[in-house]
Amino acid sequence: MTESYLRNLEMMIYQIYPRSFFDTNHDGIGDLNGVIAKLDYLADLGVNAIWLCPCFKSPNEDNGYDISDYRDIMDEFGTLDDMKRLIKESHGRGIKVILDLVANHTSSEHEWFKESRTSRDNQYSDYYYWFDEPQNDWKSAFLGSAWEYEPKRNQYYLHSFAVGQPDINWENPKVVAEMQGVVDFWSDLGVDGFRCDVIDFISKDFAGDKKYLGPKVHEYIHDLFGREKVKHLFTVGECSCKDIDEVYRHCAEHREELTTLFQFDHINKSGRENKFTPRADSLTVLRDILISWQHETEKRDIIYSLFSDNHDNSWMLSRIGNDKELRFESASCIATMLYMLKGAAFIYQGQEIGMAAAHYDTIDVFDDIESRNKYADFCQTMSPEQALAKINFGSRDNTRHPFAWDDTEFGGFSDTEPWLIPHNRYKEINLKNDLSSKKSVFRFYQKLLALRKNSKAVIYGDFTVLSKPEDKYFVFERTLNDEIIRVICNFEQPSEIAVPKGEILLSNYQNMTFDFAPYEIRVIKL
Ligand code: TEU
Ligand code: CA
Repeated sequence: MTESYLRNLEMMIYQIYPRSFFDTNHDGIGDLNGVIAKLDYLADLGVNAIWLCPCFKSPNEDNGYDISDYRDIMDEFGTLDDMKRLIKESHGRGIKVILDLVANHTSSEHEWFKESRTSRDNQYSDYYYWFDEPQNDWKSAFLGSAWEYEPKRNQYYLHSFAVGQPDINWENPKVVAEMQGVVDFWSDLGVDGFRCDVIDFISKDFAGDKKYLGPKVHEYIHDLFGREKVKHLFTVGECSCKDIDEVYRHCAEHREELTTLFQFDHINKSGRENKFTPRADSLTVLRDILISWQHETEKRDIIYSLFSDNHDNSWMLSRIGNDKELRFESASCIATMLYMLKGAAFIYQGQEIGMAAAHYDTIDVFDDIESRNKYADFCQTMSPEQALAKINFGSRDNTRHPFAWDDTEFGGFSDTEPWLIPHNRYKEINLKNDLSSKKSVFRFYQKLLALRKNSKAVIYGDFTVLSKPEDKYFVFERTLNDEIIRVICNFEQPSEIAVPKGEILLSNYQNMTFDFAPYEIRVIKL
């Protein structure tokens, strides 16, 4: 990797779900001015970039992942001038701005689709996938068929996600040019990069029955980001590739496709059979997957993405930690396991205050289209109580509740009823309470991020595992030249773990003994 590419290992990116971050105009919906108002908080935490979930014009059937105008800001979030000011204010604090590019589908409210659906011979008629008959039995990720009939054309269109999210046709060179124009528009406004929504879906293989990772996926991504004008951008793909060779084809520097990508093995396999079915688990699951990907990415000189949470999954802390009696200890343990490793690091809003799973007694308070569709589906084969238990466990709403800044009404997020019910534990878990606690998750994250930032060994160093697969803890070292950092993360049970001589840079227990307490961590400079 070249020097400039290597520097992506220093990225510490805070993912913001703007709708739920902070409301400044009393409508109960987070907005761009809310992000600007909290930039000092983010600088204080120690991040050097923000990733904003989609802010473009949208009818919000899928909370912004259904875009109706890629070059303007959705009404609820503010204006293009607000975004320009957000970019300027962020850059003024040394914080890069990464936007969420949804290049696989638009909203059905987009002008392209509104015209495309009217006839077979208009300027946008081939911007989407239209066929006389459904080409296969593909399903929408949100339930039901992925094919929707349009009487005006007497044809069906493909939607991998909601009916209101028609897939755009990348086989049409005009579509490629349109999306290149979108990337250039925001790059010209100073945006530093993109998180690329379901980017592997932009090439399909109908004959081969492949919904994603089609034959031209690398060509199309290179068309977007391999161009001289935008090669400098930081890009992270939300990808569906499971094997390392496909990851390599996306992320190797010479490929000029993506800087890095989100690999979901550790999310999909920790504490759950599937998204809506829990499984009693241990941190060993997370450890073993992280070890494997650290080795694989290091071997191939590509950048791994370090993340435990996002807006699509329930909190990892609740799935494989202890979010009740040992919430601080397990939150700090998971954070140390992740952010002492090598890669581009991502923190999802709320992680830094130890946010945990929510729980509600009625489906009526859930907003997410996936949750509401899945509840109806579950009720076909189980009782409403059993269906609601699955939704409580797996709903994407878990990580979309308004950020709890304090314990006042609506958690200091807004002075008006928020768009989504406040988290049922926000009176207990909020930033104000956290900062006044001796066990502050925020303060721990601050120290952890500062340690990471100031250690070349942690950012660039080699990774060596010292614990064994059968151990109920994780011990590894990061080394660069004569800097050796030993990281010890104990899991659920007390353990006897050898402690080397050295300076203790970080710990999450006051009184340290030779036995490691549950979830106790120590970072030691040898
Ligand atoms: O998610 C798509 C995705 O692959 C998974 O996150 C999963 O399919 C989804 O959460 C339903 O289970 C991306 C965005 O992150 C998500 O918020 C959008 O709903 C989706 O694409 C469609 O744009
Ligand atoms: Ca608002």
